[in-house]
Amino acid sequence: MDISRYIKLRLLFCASLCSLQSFAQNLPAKIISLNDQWQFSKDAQGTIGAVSATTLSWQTVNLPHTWNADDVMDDETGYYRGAGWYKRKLMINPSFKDKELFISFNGASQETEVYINNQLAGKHIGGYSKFIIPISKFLNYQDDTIKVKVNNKFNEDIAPLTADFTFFGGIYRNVNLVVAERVHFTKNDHGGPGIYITTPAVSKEAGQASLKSLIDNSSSADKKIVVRSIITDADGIVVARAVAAVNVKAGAQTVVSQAFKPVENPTLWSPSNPYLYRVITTILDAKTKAVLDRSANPLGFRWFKFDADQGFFLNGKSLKLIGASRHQDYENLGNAVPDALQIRDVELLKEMGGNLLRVAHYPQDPLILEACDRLGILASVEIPVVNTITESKAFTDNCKMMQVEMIRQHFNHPSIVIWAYMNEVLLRPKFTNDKPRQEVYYRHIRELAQTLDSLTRKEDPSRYTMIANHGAFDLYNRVGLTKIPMIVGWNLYSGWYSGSPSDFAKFLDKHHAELAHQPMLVTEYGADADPRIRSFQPVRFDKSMEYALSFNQIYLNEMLKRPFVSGGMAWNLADFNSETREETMPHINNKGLLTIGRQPKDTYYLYQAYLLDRPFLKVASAHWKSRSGVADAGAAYSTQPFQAVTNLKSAELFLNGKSLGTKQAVSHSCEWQVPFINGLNKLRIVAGEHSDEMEVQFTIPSVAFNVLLGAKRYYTDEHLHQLWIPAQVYQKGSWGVIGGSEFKGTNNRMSYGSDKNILGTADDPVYQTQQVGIEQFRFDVPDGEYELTLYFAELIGGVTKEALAYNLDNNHVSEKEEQRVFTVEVNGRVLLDKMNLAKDFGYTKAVRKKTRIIVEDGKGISIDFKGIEGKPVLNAVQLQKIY
Ligand code: GCB
Repeated sequence: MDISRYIKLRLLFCASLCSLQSFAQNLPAKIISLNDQWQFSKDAQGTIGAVSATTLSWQTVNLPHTWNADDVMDDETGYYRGAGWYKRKLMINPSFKDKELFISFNGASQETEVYINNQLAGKHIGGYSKFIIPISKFLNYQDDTIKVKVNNKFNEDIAPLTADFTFFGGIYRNVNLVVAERVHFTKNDHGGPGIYITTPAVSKEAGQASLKSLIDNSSSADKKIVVRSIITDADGIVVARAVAAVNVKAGAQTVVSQAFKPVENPTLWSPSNPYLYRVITTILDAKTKAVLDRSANPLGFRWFKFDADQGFFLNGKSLKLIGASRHQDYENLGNAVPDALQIRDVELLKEMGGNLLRVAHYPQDPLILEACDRLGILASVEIPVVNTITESKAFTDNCKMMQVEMIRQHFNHPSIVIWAYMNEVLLRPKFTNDKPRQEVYYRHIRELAQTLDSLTRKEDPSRYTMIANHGAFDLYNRVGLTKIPMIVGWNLYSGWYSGSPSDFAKFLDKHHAELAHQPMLVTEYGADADPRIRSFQPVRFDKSMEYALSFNQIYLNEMLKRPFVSGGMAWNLADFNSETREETMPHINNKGLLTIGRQPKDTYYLYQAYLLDRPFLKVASAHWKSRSGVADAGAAYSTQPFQAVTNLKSAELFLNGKSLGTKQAVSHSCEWQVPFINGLNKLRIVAGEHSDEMEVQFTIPSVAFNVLLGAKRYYTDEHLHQLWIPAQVYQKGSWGVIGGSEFKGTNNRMSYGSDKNILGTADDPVYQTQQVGIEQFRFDVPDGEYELTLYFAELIGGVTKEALAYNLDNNHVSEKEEQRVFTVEVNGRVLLDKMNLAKDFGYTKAVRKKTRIIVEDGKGISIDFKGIEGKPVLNAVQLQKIY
């Protein structure tokens, strides 16, 4: 079995175990996992009733499952957006005949129809919330089957319409069978638990909690019940009780409200002490005292406010909120992520020192907010209204439904402080050529915002509302979106998509000056960092770790300086899939502080240095264990920078036991120039009793070279373990390029190279830079036998794709296609005759040409480029001495 498949199966196995474990809280309603043994097909046509097993190719899958895990990563544009069918046997125990049965889906994307024994039992719209379908009336208790049709095709009435993330399809969260007594907490309240806890008054001295339960009686007789609620502390000791005797009418819902006596001197919930009480509510048969239903919910005593001048306060104390946003997908798994990995994300945020999670851009698995409650992470949750809206009643109704589902389903989490409902909704303004019509569109957006805001305040007056805007300050103001929510969120990318990082501070001050009464949060900021790319001359859009590190330092410094900035959420906790993206790692947005497989990047350690309370000292590039670089002039070593991140004042670096000096930390980092020698370099940083160390294998190329042309970046090919370094200009006795200049693509955010997806390779950065008009490349290497590989890609021309939408200025200039025909000779012999990259291979195609050469008489290797039409190019070159 191939290893990735093995890992996937292991993860699925763990996922079913984990989901079984989380059932206890809702006893005695039985919850039985339905995650395993589904049959899945996407070839089926027609209605579900007509779908027969014989006409389809069914495949056995376990949940969580998506059908897009692989096709979002291939070179073909787009991914399957259509229907998928799932079916399995239900095996319902006949003893459940007198019970009320439901199937609860934690999430399926995005339109779902559920059929029990081929009869439609229920439908759901929206890919990110839980829904519960009553099934009792369709069951025969013998050979029951369930079929589920899920569809992730574009639907203009369902948000999100466009966004910088992938709309994976499938039943991608846990599914359970719920077996309830006839009298139970409702399962019919927008996926909510049917119990809603509020804390109307909390102080250090007393915490008051109240409770509203919705109780359904689906039997044909009225019933007398007792609703008994207790609050237990973290040790399970009962600290408050409330009892209500109620008569629940047959076939009806009864609302029971209970108020507890205040808990004296409650232990307050906070990031540093996420102390949780629990509210356990039991429905008892008044006569027999039999337990009919029970539900346990978390309770945290805390109070908070956002202030336009002073920022955020928790339990009366000022608290700067710094954290990250999270998308829900994972390397190779799409959005079908096992429980353990979801929980780990919140743990990673906590270990980073973060105290805030933006659950973006849609509600996520309930496990996430449970983990926030437990670990002390404050949270903001939002529905997926991103970039644009549809001006239809159906779209508005669906948004309202999503907002209500989100609020009810997650209402009881003490970690939540914000409900949000729009992200950068003026990013893609429709009707740009028809201004009056555009004003009507803007009015509809404003009305939608107002509707969702009012709805939210009514559903939950205890939390704040928020909209996240992109950097078009004046437009959002003019349209009115900065006045509707209680908090204005800004997604700011100065120094990435436009401008320079120093514009960030100006923007913050503009908000404070012009919207003096509106509390604010920096809901996004970030720079892509491809973990394989490094540069010692970092520039925006080079995707280097070094640029991202200094970008984050600037942003953190500016936010920390300003009390009126309540906080900031780095975009993003981890790299995530965005199928339409190209750039150095196609289909992945690399703004994560962690990789998509959750490996910490240098930036993650930087956040630890800024945020952790305990002393922290760490090599920033802890994962850059193999480096390469050219020797300094006349020396046997190669000097390169080396950084540590710390919250201590200074640190000393030792290289192979020898001190390279002590450096003061500036913006939580210390930097040294390290003379790396060929082979093993032992680095140790020390600050008082704290230290960290790493070993770097360094290669100074002499007879084996991997050289990128037209680049100022270093690239590590993790699969072939090859280290690519930027080219140098040829000097006698060495190696390098003669003639030409570096390629600059049409994306004016980049100072060199192209951002196009190079087809047929995963090593896009090897092909994305290029020397244009090259005359010669020379290696003055000793005599011997060599393997030489030349790398090419035609970077100009090909299908014009839509420019990336984010934080748009018009960043692409139009391309002029070039005819390029050239000949390549190696040591005077023609290797490639009249090559036309575009015609012979296609645009943006990875082309590799390999040959063997015998070098004699100390002549070295000359690779000559002769233009016949247009300018010759070379993207990368590789040389390996064989003998
Ligand atoms: C944004 C969007 C987010 C994108 C991000 C980016 O402003 O809200 O969805 O992923 O920018 O990386 O461009």
